Amino acid sequence: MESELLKKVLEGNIGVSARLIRGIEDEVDDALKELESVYLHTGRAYIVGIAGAPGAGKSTLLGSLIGILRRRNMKIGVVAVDPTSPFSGGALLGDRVRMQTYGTDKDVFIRSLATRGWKGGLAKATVNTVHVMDAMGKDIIFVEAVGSGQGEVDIARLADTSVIVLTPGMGDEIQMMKAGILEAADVFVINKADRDGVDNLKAGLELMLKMKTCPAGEWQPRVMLTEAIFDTGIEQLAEEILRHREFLNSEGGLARRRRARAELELLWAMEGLLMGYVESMDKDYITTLVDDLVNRKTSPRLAAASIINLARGSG
Ligand SMILES: Nc1nc2c(ncn2[C@@H]2O[C@H](COP(=O)(O)OP(=O)(O)OP(=O)(O)O)[C@@H](O)[C@H]2O)c(=O)[nH]1
Ligand SMILES: [Mg+2]
Repeated sequence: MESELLKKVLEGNIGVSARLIRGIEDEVDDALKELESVYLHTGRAYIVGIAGAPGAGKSTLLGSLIGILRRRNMKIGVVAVDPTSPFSGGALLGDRVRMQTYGTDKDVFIRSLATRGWKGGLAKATVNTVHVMDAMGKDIIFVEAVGSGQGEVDIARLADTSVIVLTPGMGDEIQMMKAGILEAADVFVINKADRDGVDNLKAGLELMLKMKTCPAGEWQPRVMLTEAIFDTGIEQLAEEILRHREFLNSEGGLARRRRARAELELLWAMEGLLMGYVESMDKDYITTLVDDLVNRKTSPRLAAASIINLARGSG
């Protein structure tokens, strides 16, 4: 039977959905339990990751992208992942101001997630928030993530289409390449194209993309130029994202990506359940196991196996 809460979420109720997301973020048991039934109503929304260095213009871009997609009557969700790093202090407030145009549009739902306090990892909180928005009936859900390293790769694994935003003259391009971004992105954006250095960056990026072996029939990422503050190039960016969606749909890539994501979530859930079990265990038992390890009476693997055996018994 559907719970009252689930019914409200499926109707797209903003207050109830926002509370559920907060519960998930705080890892409240009840919220995580509700999520189990919410999940069964997901899989319809299209997920787009927008990643890039702090200040690259991700939120500004999103602001104009949302405008274009709203004109096509698409319902939009945005998860802004705030790493609460010292480099992007105030990002949250800024994002709110930039996206406030949509404050009265009930079909645009924007949440910010803070990394603080989430033991299970930000990626998990993000994916669970996406599930809630999906169940709410959003057509496209954007995940905005700041990062200049592994972070984008994680987000890319969660997204159907992964967009990386670069800017000229920031010197972070090469770092991004090193971090495997070239492999992870489906669409490259050079934002702030009103600034010097665009041509160099574009040429460099396109060269690297060309050198990457790309078998026939595979998606060839393109480099898009935008000036988010002037709304320039945004139509083309929206088209490119939708073109990638078409591509994935037509050659089976979407099903493959989603299957990989389901598998990842299964692993996360197992990890979460097991860690939850360990936390609920008698602390003395763990202390004894650690003593035994220190005294070389057992090995880490054997000790872990004994915990798993106990968990199995309790299941
Ligand atoms: N010159 C120029 N400035 C831009 C452009 N797009 C965004 N900006 C400015 O760049 C700054 C950062 O923009 P945001 O949209 O907050 O960037 P962000 O990537 O979301 O930033 P964080 O969320 O803090 O990582 C703002 O002052 C924008 O006005 C552009 O195309 N050209
Ligand atoms: Mg932002």
